[in-house]
Amino acid sequence: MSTSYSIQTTVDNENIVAFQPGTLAYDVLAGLIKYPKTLSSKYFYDAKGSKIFEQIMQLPEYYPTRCEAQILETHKQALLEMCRKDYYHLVDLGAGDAAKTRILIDHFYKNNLRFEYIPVDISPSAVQELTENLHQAYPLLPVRSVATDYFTALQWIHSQVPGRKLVLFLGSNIGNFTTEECKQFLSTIWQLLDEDDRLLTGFDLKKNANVIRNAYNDSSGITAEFNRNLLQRINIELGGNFNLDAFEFYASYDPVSGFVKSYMISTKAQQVYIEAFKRSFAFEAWETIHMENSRKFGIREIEELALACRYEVETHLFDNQQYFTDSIWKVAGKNR
Ligand code: AVJ
Repeated sequence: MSTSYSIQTTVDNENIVAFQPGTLAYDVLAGLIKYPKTLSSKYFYDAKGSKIFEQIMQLPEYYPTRCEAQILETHKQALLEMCRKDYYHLVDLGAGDAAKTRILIDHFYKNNLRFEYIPVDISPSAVQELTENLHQAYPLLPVRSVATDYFTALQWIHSQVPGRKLVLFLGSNIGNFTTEECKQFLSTIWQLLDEDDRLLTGFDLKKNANVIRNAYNDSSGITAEFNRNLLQRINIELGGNFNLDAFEFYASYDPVSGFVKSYMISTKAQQVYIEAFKRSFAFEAWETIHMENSRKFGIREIEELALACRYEVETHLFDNQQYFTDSIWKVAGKNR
């Protein structure tokens, strides 16, 4: 998964600037020299972006958060009983402010379940805040927080945290991946878990296409601001001069593939200079930057994914509209 080459860009024939893969600088450069251009949604979540995402979760149009909260509320007792069978390490990938996970934490804690909580998030500020809040609310709960990307975190957990694990991958974060990335990610988790460990993944389901479209084209423009914030982040952290008013947000939904794709579109021909690379990037009028995938799934697609990545599907937990599922898979076939 981690490749060890680096992009080199020649400037003035003599300055060669090299960056490490998986850093903001490397990925921004790699994305902006491509055609069509891309940026990675994993960089949405600086302190400001994490705050904007918390606003998105409050939007009337953005149903996934409420659906998943309802699922966890409805099924928290069943999940408690599942975790009673062992001492569980509850690993929360992309914990954020853990608004939803707290439904489980609260229920488990009040029922005296012995467990450890391990939140993982790429945003150090989010992890920091969460850990403090949890210590306040649940003084006896062991919390070990990890502020890094999923892959590094999982490797750390694999080597440092023996014992039964329930890995939570909530909120349809899996929707950000292409099918290939999805399989790679799920297979990596399979490799880093033990037989009978569990993975609970939130999948946003295919549904009325307009409901989906509206969730990413909210009337208050918060989602546009969320995307625009990455251009702002590049301005701040890499010394860019993106004119934020000269890019507009657009999100499409294809009901066949289930992919919502989000773009920032240059409304005119323009140059964007980025100091970190000591060079400009040319945009044609109406040239796109792909910002994010937010994939929606059919149940059959979910089950095919599980099978392809050697999991056994235990159950799909639904909200009452069947808009969303938290799908519980068991790691299987390790001892074969
Ligand atoms: C956090 C990746 C699940 O794709 O629905 C919300 C992010 N983007 N609105 C999603 C997001 C635009 C969200 N995920």
